[in-house]
Amino acid sequence: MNVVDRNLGERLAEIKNAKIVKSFCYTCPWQCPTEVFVRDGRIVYQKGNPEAPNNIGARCAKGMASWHVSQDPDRLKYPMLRTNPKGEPGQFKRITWDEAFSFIADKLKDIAEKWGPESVALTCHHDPNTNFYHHLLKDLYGSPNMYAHTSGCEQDRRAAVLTLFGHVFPMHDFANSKYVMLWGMNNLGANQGLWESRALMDAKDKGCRLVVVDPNFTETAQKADEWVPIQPGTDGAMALAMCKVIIDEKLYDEAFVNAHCEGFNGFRDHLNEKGYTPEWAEGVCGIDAERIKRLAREFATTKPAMSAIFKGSGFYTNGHDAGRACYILDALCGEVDKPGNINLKDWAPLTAPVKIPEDVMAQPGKDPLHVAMGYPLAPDLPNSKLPDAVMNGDPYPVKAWFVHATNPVMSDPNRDRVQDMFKNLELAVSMELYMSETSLECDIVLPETSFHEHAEIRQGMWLGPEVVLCQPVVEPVGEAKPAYEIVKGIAEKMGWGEHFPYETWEDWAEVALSDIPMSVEELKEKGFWAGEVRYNRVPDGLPTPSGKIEIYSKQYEEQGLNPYPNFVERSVIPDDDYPIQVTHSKLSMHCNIVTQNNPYLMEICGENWVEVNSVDAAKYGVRDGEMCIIESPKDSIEIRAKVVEGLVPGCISIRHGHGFGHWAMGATAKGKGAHSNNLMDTHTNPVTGANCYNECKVRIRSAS
Ligand SMILES: Nc1nc2c(c(=O)[nH]1)N[C@H]1C(S)=C(S)[C@@H](COP(=O)(O)OP(=O)(O)OC[C@H]3O[C@@H](n4cnc5c(=O)[nH]c(N)nc54)[C@H](O)[C@@H]3O)O[C@H]1N2
Ligand SMILES: Nc1nc2c(c(=O)[nH]1)N[C@H]1C(S)=C(S)[C@@H](COP(=O)(O)OP(=O)(O)OC[C@H]3O[C@@H](n4cnc5c(=O)[nH]c(N)nc54)[C@H](O)[C@@H]3O)O[C@H]1N2
Ligand code: SF4
Ligand SMILES: [Mo]
Repeated sequence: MNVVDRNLGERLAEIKNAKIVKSFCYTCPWQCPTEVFVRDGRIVYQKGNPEAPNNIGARCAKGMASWHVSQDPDRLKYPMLRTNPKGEPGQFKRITWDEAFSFIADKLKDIAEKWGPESVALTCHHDPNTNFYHHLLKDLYGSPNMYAHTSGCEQDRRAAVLTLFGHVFPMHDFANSKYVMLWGMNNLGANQGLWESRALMDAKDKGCRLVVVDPNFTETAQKADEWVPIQPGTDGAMALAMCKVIIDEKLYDEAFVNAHCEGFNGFRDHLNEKGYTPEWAEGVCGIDAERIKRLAREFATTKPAMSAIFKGSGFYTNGHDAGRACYILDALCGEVDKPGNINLKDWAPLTAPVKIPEDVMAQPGKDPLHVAMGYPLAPDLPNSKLPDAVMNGDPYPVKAWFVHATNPVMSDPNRDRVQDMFKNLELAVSMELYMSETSLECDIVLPETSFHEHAEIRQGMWLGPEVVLCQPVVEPVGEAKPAYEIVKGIAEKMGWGEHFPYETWEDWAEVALSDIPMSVEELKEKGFWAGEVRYNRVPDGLPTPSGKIEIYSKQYEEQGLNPYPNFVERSVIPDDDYPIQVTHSKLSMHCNIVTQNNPYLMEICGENWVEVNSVDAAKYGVRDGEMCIIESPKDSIEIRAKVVEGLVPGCISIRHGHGFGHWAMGATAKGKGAHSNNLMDTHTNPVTGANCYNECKVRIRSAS
């Protein structure tokens, strides 16, 4: 890999004389505030911003190597228009931005006339500058269907924390905790916020006990005091049994529960009626009853404590109730929003960067898709249902899809169906860094700038309210444009140019910061604004319908759903033909399918793999370091095997970063590793609409 620069002496000299710009990294969603070292128009180094509370100077390989994206010769450079029919791999010709804006504006007008603006949807992952698209497509055009990618990620958790606490994304106050129980969260591997991982390790040094519940002996489990090797898809059973022990043995915080929780008595009766005892749970989750009791007692009697999930216990059809049960443990013990607990953080008072006057604001004529699809409690679009809307008009036709910094062909389950959907769209627009697998299915592909080439202002991922800024440190690649310029260009062609009056990014940044006690210039100097960390918001009343923590949820009852969490088996169970359960986990040296064209990271970690327990490996003839075949009822892949001891037998762990099987993206990424997402069929969480990536049974064998 000759792109990798090995001349360390020269590099250090460059770093020494470089200009330092405060910014943030968005290689992964944790957006660490950074210092970017720039010399002669090139980025020569990047590290964490030591002053920012949510980075404190920390570095990770992905962030440090991220400058490569601003110099990657494989990046998209020009707007590209499809020249061949849909259904074939896309062929494209270069067009001008003016042609691209006219093409999209004309199509949008036509679609509004024929199908109504509701038939246009947008999903995004990597880029909250997406709010500029929202102003255009929602506020002015009139589509209610502006969505993110949460159903492909932590939708089950998000729905759980919204129901229980009325909070969209609680953070973790590890630093003050004495007992941390993580259910399928691998902070140290899928580094979720470097500062959180550091806080967790510091807390451990001060005597905090760390318990990791995970079928896999992950990087975090390896640092834990106790690893609980649970059977996949069964966290709900174990957490409900722990709740029962805590209630039966009167270990809960009675005063807290009486004052701040809705439905405690009903929940107690529910646990009794269903018989959610530790002995029952043992038969389901494989953890012995005595151990469940001990963990329950420890959790309830060590203070402060925290039980937290992210998305590991999701990804199953029963994942949402599992998540609720894990957080009810916090509620029962009064361990919510105090120091050392999950933290219901305050958000910074950011203002929308564009003001659309009330009298021109469009009124959508239909319910947003998630409501029309029958998932009113879903925090985001159940995107596994989108093909039904596109291909069958169910619940109503979707004719255009704007795909912003997300690659559903690679990232969603059941790739075949996602690709089929694209053939049926009248307009598919991809806003990307690369000609991604999804871009290849689109009509038009717009090259966007990366976070090193444009400005963004976001909520920081920290305990207190925080604003973080990334600013253009180098020139855009080719003719790539930031979202705010692309939207302005389309809006001008639609006759709405006046609503996007900014000339420079600082113009809209000033609007965004209206209520933040920091000017744009100061923010450029410092890179972040941070407010006070607060605790104890529960007694003030929470933004739930009752103002309390809702162990019982009336909203669920009204939707015909169980108002208390239940345990129901997941929908796909291994059998004689397909005896192995699939699970997924991330690669520590890559982020999702974003970094696989980075030669530095590829040199460290050049392909993904599957972890197989040694018992299963012996049984099925799979050898360490060699290729194996994984077959599901739907498809098969060839992937390298890592034989391990620390994994529950009967399940495999496929390291995501399946982007290694990229057939598009760039020369470095192409063809490396395996793409696992066509192994699974479409399964959707019945409440939250989350994608269920682990609802998949397979058989494995050696490839040789
Ligand atoms: N290095 C790196 N960092 C990343 C990312 C990356 O790709 N690489 N991605 C970013 C993104 S988008 C996200 S969402 C986060 C993800 O952060 P995490 O969710 O912490 O990371 P994963 O590796 O996906 O962890 C999922 C864990 O769930 C476990 N698991 C599977 N099934 C079950 C189950 O039934 N019960 C329990 N208890 N555990 C189960 C898996 O074994 C795995 O260890 O990381 C972010 N940060
Ligand atoms: N099998 C399996 N599938 C999974 C997972 C798993 O563990 N296993 N994890 C799931 C999870 S947690 C998530 S979050 C999803 C993520 O899946 P996606 O929503 O697809 O998001 P990413 O993989 O983060 O990035 C997708 C695209 O964003 C582009 N991109 C990156 N930065 C920028 C930018 O600044 N601007 C623009 N316009 N584009 C950019 C990249 O080139 C890439 O093609 O995948 C899910 N899919
Ligand atoms: S943790 Fe994520 S955001 Fe932070 S430096 Fe690493 S890749 Fe960038
Ligand atoms: Mo994610």
